[in-house]
Amino acid sequence: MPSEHSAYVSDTAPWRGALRPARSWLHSDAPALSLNGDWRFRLSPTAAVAEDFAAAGFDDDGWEGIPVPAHWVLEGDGAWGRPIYTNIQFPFPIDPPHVPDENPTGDYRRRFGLPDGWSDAERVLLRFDGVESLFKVWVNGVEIGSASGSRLAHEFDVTSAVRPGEDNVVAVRVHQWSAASYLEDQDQWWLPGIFRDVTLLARPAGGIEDVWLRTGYDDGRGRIEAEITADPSAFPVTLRIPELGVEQVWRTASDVAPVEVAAVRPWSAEQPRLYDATVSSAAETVTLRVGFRTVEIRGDRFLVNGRRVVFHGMNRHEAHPERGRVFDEAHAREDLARMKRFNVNAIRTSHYPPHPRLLDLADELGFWVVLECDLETHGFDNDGDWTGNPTDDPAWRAACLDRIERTVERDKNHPGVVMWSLGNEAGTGVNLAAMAAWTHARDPERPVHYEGDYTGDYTDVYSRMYATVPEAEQIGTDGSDAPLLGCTPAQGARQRTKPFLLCEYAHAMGNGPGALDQYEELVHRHPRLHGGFVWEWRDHGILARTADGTPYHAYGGDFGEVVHDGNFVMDGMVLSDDVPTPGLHEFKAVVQPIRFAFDGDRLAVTNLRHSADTSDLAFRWRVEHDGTVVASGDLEVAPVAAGESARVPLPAVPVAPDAETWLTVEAVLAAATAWAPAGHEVATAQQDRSVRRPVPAGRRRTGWLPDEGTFALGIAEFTGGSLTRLAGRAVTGPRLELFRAPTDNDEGTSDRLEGSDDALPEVSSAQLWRRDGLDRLTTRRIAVARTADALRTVDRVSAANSALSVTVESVWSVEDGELELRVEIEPARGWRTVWPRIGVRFELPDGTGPVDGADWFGLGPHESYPDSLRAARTGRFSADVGDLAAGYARPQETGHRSGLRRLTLTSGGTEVLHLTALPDTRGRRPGFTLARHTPQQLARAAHPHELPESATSHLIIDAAQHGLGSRACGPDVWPEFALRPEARTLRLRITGADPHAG
Ligand code: IPT
Repeated sequence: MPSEHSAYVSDTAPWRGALRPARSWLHSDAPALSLNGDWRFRLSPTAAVAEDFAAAGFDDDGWEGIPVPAHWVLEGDGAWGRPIYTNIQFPFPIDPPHVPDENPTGDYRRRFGLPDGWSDAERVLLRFDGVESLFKVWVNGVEIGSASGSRLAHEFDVTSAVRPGEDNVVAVRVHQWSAASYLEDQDQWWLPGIFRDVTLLARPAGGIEDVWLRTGYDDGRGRIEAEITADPSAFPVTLRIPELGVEQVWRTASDVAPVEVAAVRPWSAEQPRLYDATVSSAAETVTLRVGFRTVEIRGDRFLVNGRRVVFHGMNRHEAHPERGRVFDEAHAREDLARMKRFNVNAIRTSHYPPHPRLLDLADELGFWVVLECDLETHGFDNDGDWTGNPTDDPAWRAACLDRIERTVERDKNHPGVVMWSLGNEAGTGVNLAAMAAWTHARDPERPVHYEGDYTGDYTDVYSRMYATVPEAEQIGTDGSDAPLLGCTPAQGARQRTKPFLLCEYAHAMGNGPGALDQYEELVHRHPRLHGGFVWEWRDHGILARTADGTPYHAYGGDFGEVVHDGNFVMDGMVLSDDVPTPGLHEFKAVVQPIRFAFDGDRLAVTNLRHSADTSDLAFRWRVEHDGTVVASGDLEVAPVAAGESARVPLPAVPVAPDAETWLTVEAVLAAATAWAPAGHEVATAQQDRSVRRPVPAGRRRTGWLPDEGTFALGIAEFTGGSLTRLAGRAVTGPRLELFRAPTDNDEGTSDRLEGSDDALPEVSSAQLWRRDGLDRLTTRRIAVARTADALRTVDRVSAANSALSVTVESVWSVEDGELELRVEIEPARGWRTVWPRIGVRFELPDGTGPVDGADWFGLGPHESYPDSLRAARTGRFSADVGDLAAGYARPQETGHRSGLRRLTLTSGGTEVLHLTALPDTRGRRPGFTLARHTPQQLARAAHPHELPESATSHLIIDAAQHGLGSRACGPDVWPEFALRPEARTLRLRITGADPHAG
């Protein structure tokens, strides 16, 4: 039973007591005292603990120390509980507005001195920028109030409770669970505590309570409409923008009139021009950075400064591997700079307002921001039922309105914020409509977004998550009457009158997503489609250690949670340790703002930016013969305006008679920016200028005789028809490999691709592969035969309890001293599912030294798959075996390099073997994977540290790989990139290390 004083944990009212109205988070010269730092802390298992600790004289000597800001579950080495990860599920019974008696409750205390001179302050405020989930505050034993709204700011008036001098005590009680938890069911870790700054503010008499500088931009002219909230005694108030010569004095609040500025540069995500401004009264000066821009919806277009915006965005959570949602400004700045380097131009602050400084950074570096309110009630979505959903229940109206009000008020000054979002996955209901109405009234300029308003009853843009490519295309197509999710035809028609965006798409869990280019292509064909936001930017792994001290990034279940959602929290474009995934490289290439088209001896350069021309870029070209640069230079490209194309002459390209000739063009930053050095590649393209060369014909052999003995063919040695050594080094294989360690998308059961017969609801591709035994193939040798210079084996490959089989014929031959292996892979009839891969595997035991590196000519440098090939370019690359694999949080398929021509395996930098891959008769080239673990070993490990010690390198040459898709939460692999069982030929020429090689 909660005690009388703890009954408020199940109160839907958002706050009680001396809470001040929401206002902007301002940079002011009024005195402020940070209360961050060491606090005293005690954790209790329930909320029903006596409040005696709040008394000024309470003895907290027996308590421990905790830093503020922090989450208590990430401090104290587990003594204070552990993080819990759930996606949709509530980690407590669904019994709104009640929460269990088991309700971890953290009591915090600290002393502070009231600085000299603060006694003159008209008011003293105590501000909390983020406390999860409900907290109550006392100063010097006086109860001040309580509040919820974890990622929102709360300011309490503590004027009458503070006293001059050193002897002040603030006590805060924080409950992990409260009624508010039902509104905060975001897909993330539950991380209680005071996790953002705590600040004491002296508010001067005649100070500026709040200011809102609403800006507009039209054709070189700027406009500022100011709203000043201050006591009449604060006036006159002066707005100054020195750089623009603005000095505007307002005598009274009603005197505050719009300011027109004759010549300004606009703010955009591409050219984030900011002007330093101050707003001052005699008592206080507030500093802002003003950006001029006008947001507007015209018909089905979303425009800023009159030009259509295309969001190449990311959903950004606050996530740090050691600090959780505690803001680390240096880390966040570097993360945003990384976004810029990867051509990201927009952020949706999923699913709550970030630390307020993040928005300063976004204004400065340049991002279109969809600022989302802290609201999600997803756990009420029992198969779309939403019974008891707070967003449609009058008991929660005040809480919902309080949340949007705190969201909009806090961040309203930011030019980067171009849309407000009511929240995420909260069903639909009257409280959401009320939130939209409040926002429209308060800020008529910026549109209101909320995906759950399928029918468009109260929002200004049409938004969906994880729509398939065909669905998105239908939404963008004029005259289409294809039904829209949850809409009657009339509602669908209404939605088609609005700008459309994908607030989430391309679920980036594990290896993937595929098909980014298909989504991108739509945006350029259908102007109603305004792009979207990848789910999501970062993995939320929490740095943990195994019993023996091995560090790893933990996900759901790693902290012994009763209810959890596993590694669904590891779905970012950046790994927990800040390393960009191959998927992010793909994104960068797909959305590059400059596009190139080769046209004979000319190059068309198209600028797809919002408004910036190309004068910040330099253009270069280079020619490579089999990956070696033979010529390079600069391209003269006069500035191309946004939306325009220019054609420039290309240099004469020296074409090699006996090597591949590739022409590469690049747009790079001409000068350093705040986020990248000069020379940073923004966009690139390649053209194949090779002369056609015939594929060497297959080698014919006759006169086969059975032979099971031991013998050699050039550098290859065999026993019983099986390879034992190559160039003196132990090697076995080829062995048919149809399995890949299932990716998170292979394990996915989302069923969102119409027309794909594999997308059986609730059955993943990986389940089908395991059912068919692709991970446990066995071999029966049918025949071994040889001639003087060739060896042939025929194997029947199949799995236990399965009649399905594949016949593999391998022919080794030597001609002019050169060894060739030809493998014919022939599926018998009856295979029904897609296959993960069609390849052969070689084992290379470490012996005298491990095969630990690869040099190759083919596609690189990153891994690539059939539906994720845009970041791959043709060239020569090299990598250590460890760097060939991406460090996905859960081991899975990784490392496949497509389009292989030549591969050199190395050991400690010394060449070991050379392989030349011949294309098949249709010109298709294989890919390769070099790894220290087999697909089967990878598939058995839940974390990287669970992989066994390895004494072998594994080389897989794949004739083909299945695509990636994004079925972990979204569409399956597009049929064109799905690998159906089919006959394939592999041809490899193999030579030993060149004795003359350095
Ligand atoms: C969608 C959520 O909005 C997002 O927070 C995240 O959970 C994502 O899924 C999956 O990682 S909701 C889903 C039911 C489409």
